[in-house]
Amino acid sequence: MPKRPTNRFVPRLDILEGRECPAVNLSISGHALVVAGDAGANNIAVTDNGAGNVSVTADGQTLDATGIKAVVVRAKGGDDTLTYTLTAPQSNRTSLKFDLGKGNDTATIDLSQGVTAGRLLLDLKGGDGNDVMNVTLGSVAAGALASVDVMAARVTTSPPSALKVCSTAA
Ligand SMILES: [Ca+2]
Repeated sequence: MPKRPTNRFVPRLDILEGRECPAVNLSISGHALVVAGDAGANNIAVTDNGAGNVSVTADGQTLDATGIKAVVVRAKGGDDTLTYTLTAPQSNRTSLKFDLGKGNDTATIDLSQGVTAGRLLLDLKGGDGNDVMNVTLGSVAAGALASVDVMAARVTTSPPSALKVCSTAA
């Protein structure tokens, strides 16, 4: 009786390295536009016309919204990139809460259009990692309010997080 071949193919599963694409979740909650990142390196760009019209483009998704009074970004882990651009002077109340989470994040916040009425509150947290945060401020009209609160949180890498705040001439 012939010997059965021993060179049999044995299927087997290999565990692959994580290679998921970064993806954000864009949603609207009341008057707030919420951008939730994931553990990957999210690339988030927000434009705001200062009157409640806000557009977000992030990881290939886009959301345009009106009547927005708050923009909330939670980028979570990964080396995230956030740009926020005020394309016209802020003319009503808005609250910007940006938390970049872990990772070596980059934030570029352009408020150079300034605030003509109402108030603009910016709360920017870099989270752990070596973050670079650039905030450009504009003029604030009499009777209007701008509040900028930037925190690098714990610095776990060297060189430490960099923060640059520029103010254009009023
Ligand atoms: Ca992320």
